[in-house]
Parts: sequence; C-alpha cells; structure tokens
Amino acid sequence: MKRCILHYDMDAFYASIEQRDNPKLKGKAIAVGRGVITTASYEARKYGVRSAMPSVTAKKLCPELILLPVRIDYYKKLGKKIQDLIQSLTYKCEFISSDEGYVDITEYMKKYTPESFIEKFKSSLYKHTRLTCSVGLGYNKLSAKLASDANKPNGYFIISSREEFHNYVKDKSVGIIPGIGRKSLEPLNNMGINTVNDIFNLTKNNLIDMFGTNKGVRIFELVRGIDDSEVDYISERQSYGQEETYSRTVDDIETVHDTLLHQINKLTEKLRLDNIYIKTVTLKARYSDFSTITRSKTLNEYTRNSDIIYTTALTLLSDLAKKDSFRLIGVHLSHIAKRNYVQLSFKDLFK
Ligand code: TTP
Ligand code: MG
Repeated sequence: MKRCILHYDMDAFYASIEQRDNPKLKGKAIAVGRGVITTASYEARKYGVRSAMPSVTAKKLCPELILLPVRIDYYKKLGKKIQDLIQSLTYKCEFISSDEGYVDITEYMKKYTPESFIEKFKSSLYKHTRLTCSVGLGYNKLSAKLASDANKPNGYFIISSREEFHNYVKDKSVGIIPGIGRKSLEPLNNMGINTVNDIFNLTKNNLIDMFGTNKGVRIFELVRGIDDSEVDYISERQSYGQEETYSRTVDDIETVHDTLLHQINKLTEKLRLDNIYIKTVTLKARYSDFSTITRSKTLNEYTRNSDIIYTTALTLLSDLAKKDSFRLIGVHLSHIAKRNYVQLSFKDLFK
C-alpha cells in the first residue's frame, strides 16, 4: 500500500464505559439515554435496540433493558484520554469525534506488518482504558472507515486495494458508502438501485444527471474506492518559534523581557490565526561566550493566552544560571493541538 490509513471506532462507546465502571452491568442489555437512546450495549442490540430510538420502543423490544442516564462530560473526558494516547503514538491523527478517528500509519509499515500494528494499537488502547475498539486499515480514509465496521465489536479488517474494496462493497447496500447520505439514498432506492454494484454499473453521466456535477462525480468515485483526502493532522514540523539575535550583547534584563513580550505577542497572534493551542513553552538563550541553553515547561492545560505564556517564559528565564550578556533570546511553543481536542485554561475559556 502506498498510503496506509487506520480508522478506529470505539465499541458501543457510552455503554461500554458504563459496563466497565459497574461490573453488575457487564454482559447485560443496557442502553444510555433518557427519552432517546444514544447507544446500546451489544447485548441489547440483539433485541434490535439502536441509537436514536425512543427509549419506550427500546423497552418494548427488550423489557429487561437497563436504561442509564447520559454522563456526557465523563465520556468526553475519556474520549480525550484516548486521543492523547493515540497522539503519543503518532502526531498524524485526525479525530472525528470522542470515539472515532483516523491515523496515517504509512511510516509504521517499515517496522510493522498491518496486523502487528493493529494488535499493538488495540492492545495499548485496551491496557490504558479497559475499552475495546474496532479498527479498519485501508489504502485511503474511505477504505479504512469501511473496514472498521466490518468486524465490530473488537475486531479489525484490512482493505489494501481498490479490487479488495470492490469485492467488499459490491453486494452491500448503497448506504454503506460514507458520503452517500440518506438524501441521496432515497432517489436511488426508488430507481431500484440498492447495492453498491447497482451504482457501479451506472455511468458517470448517469450520476451527473441524477445528482449534479459535483455530487455525481463524487459518488462515481466513492463506489470505486477513490478518495485522495489526507488525514488532517497538524504537522510536527509546524513551528511556533521566535528568536532574536542581538547586534550587541544585552546585560539589561528589562530589554530581554521586552523582547520576550514582543515575541510572545507575535506567536499568540499566529496561534489564533491557525486556531491552535499549545502546552509547552521553551525558552532559548545564548550568551556572549556562545553557550546556548534551552529550558522547557509543560503547562497543565492548553493555552494561547499571552499572559500565561509570558509568565511561564519569565519563570524559565529566572531559573537560568546566568542572567546577563545575552546574545540571543527566543521562545518556542510546542505540544500543539486544535481547539476541538483540548481542555482549555480558564483564561482561554473566558476570553
Ligand atoms: P457510534 O460510534 O456511532 O456508536 P457506538 O460507539 O455506541 O457503537 P459502535 O461504534 O460499536 O457501533 O457513536 C459513538 C457514541 O456517540 C455512542 O456511544 C453514543 C453517541 N451517539 C449518540 O449520542 N447519538 C447517536 O445517534 C449515535 C449514533 C451515537
Ligand atoms: Mg463507536
């Protein structure tokens, strides 16, 4: 495979968390939700209990169903823990929701077989969370996403080529293709088009006539397993740093403070533009004898607040053994994350 993309999806996420935390619920038909079910354990699914179903209907289908209240903040916190774990493995990840995401593992294929990587991924997630997930490995995001649904729960599946994609989807319902939503499904079914193969047999022009150019072409490509979209990760090389080399050495600490403040204001402006938060502040200092020192501090929460970053930089500066004859001063910000995935500091939250 030229590219190797992994898609993971936690099994019965909310329900599995409740079963994990309360052994009495293990092996039982449970569902999470009040009026409407958010999800059901696999034991409850045997009775036909599903997400988005009114709980009254669910109770009729499965009278012994145990209904639990939704603890959304708790599930989100666990989702974040899972994301942190995956991010500690590789930065090339894109999280879709608390329980689902893509990881570009192309580079790992030099060291691992697809199977051995999946085993490692699943077992380390389980070790740290006691929760299971299903994994799909594909040659692009589309094939990975489909593969992760193939052997749920706690399974995995690999789709390594367009041929394998075709064989996997051809007899399945059109609805299996992510990107073909309910809206498109109805006109297709009305025309007697039910399986992916039925669409496969339509020409591109047929599809353009039915859905317009953009959507028609998109569907034409999707059923052929064509999807060039990249895993939307933040490049590790993306640098948030500012350095200043003084034309003469600086002994005055106030000047160094001013430089730092100016640098940090510039950096936080860039963070805002990129919608990025950071957790680690690194101070770099070079002295008149050309010795260079860096000192880092990782904060408890993500931030892009210039006061917090400046205060941290000053603390790092005051920790330095030598506090004069600076030739260079610089700040680097790392441990970066997008807004959706981070627990923010109070100052950032209420800004
Ligand atoms: P899903 O991944 O769709 O479902 P799941 O993890 O419960 O089950 P599985 O992946 O094994 O099929 O959704 C993740 C969580 O999102 C789910 O546990 C509850 C929540 N959710 C809702 O609140 N409403 C919904 O309609 C759906 C589908 C999910
Ligand atoms: Mg899930």
